[in-house]
Amino acid sequence: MWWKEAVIYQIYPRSFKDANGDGIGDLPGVIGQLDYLADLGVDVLWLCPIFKSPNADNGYDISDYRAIMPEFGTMDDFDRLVREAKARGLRLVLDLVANHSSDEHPWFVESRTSKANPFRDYYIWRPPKNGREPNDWLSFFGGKAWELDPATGEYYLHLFAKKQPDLNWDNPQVRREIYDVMRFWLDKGIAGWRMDVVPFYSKDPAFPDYPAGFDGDYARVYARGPRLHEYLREMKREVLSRYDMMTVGEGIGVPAEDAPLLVDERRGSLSMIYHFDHLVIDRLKDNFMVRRPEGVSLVEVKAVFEKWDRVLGDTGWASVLLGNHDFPRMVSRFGDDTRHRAASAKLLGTLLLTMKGTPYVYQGDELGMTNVPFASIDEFDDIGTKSAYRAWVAAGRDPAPFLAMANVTSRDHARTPFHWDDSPNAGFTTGRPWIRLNPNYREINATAERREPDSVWSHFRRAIRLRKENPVLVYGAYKDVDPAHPQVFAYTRSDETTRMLVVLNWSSEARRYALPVPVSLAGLALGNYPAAPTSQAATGEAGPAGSATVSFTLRPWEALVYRLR
Ligand code: TEU
Ligand code: CA
Repeated sequence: MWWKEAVIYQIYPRSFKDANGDGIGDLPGVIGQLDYLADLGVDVLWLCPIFKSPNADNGYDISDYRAIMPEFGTMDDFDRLVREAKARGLRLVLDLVANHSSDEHPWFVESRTSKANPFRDYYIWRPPKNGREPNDWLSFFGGKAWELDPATGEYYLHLFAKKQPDLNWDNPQVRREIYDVMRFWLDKGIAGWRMDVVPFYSKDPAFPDYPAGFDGDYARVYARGPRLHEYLREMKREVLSRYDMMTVGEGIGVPAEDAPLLVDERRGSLSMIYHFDHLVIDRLKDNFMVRRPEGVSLVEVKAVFEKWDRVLGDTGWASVLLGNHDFPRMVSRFGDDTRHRAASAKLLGTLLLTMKGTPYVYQGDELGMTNVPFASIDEFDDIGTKSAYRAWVAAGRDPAPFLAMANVTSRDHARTPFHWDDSPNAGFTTGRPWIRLNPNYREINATAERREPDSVWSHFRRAIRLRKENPVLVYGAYKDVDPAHPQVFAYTRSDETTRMLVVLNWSSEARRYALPVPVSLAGLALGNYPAAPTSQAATGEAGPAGSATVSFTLRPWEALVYRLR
């Protein structure tokens, strides 16, 4: 299956490349960098929303599902992008934001005018309950999930911002509209959809309050709608089954045990979903901005990969990601972005590209881009960060610690412009960038890294090639051989003919490491240090069939991939 073998590259178009100097990335900018992407070796480009939008949430609030966002270009630019991508063997996946639209979408503009309007039922309207909101649900971007609309005296539901009213999927007309939109772009030649917050499509029409003893995990509640699978089966019949395409659902609120309902090939409707379990380990359940003091432990991360692999089994398929446009930079949260930035970014790239499941490379992670030192709250753009800040200050708290926290957790760390070169504005724009740059672009940029064989970029490229050349890294069984080790992540990938071993020193300390299972090394396939590893020679007693207990002397963040005999 092509989408199992593919490496997906996620583009945040606003910050990828600006071709016309207005400070905002655009489609011509993407077209101009297709050779860069083809050279890196990726196969599929997932573009975050490119549709017309007032940008309350940077395109996740669509006001016309069939129009290109004017800042990003024209329909001609889009058609050219499809052609130019195809000419390089690249497929395109677009972002379907269909749980909600913008409040500026004509459907909502109509819907709010009167209770009798034919579009009324496109959204979720409820009368006040005892003079208040219909239930106690909260919005991800602060405050209640219901907004009272004075025109008709009723509330509409918005799980995200007020400018993102939830569509009413129980209305068959809404579903038909969305399926039409999906076909419209598929007929233009795209290869699939990433589906924003897909588990939220269906809602319990009774709108009960949060359950007793609620733990603050809103997403878990919102993902429990009774008709989700019915709608996705219908979508599969009407759209998905008619194209050679992939879907990847944002699996928000879906615990691993429930994932097969969505992606198991015997009963699910989607190709894959992605989850955040390893990305939210260190966050408070009810507030993504707040990091718990103890941080992330490797043992917990390993347990997440093991669990998802186990529940998906042979009939489901995973997505592997270490960050996206909603999370801080991969190397800043899991690696060491000061002393061992390059080594740790390469280690994370090694994990991404040798784990079982389709890998998603987020733009800039292939350069080892880091979190940004934001100097004040005014430098942030993200609606999530800004609404959390308002709530913080409104509660009478000191703003200074909020800034420190946002410098660790804000979504904007992943949204600053891509570093193309060391010229002003990192070669992203000749104008004034819409959001500040990371000042480290003079050292960390694509031009410099492409020239340097030991760069993070070159390592990603080699790791992508390794995956392509070794089907065992795509389809082979995954086994964590040392789940309890606190600093080393060691796993094998194996099929009938081939076995590979991955050893990752997930720490800034050098260490001697003895693999707890006997193996016989056949050769190093990939490493992240320029010189050959110092003493990886097998030592110790011989085991069955010539295998032996092997010890490694691992340097900080060293990542090794071996072929086994
Ligand atoms: O994200 C879903 C979501 O709930 C996010 O708010 C996520 O929980 C948070 O960012 C974690 O830090 C999707 C999109 O990826 C996101 O960009 C949108 O803002 C959101 O949906 C609404 O469309
Ligand atoms: Ca532009």
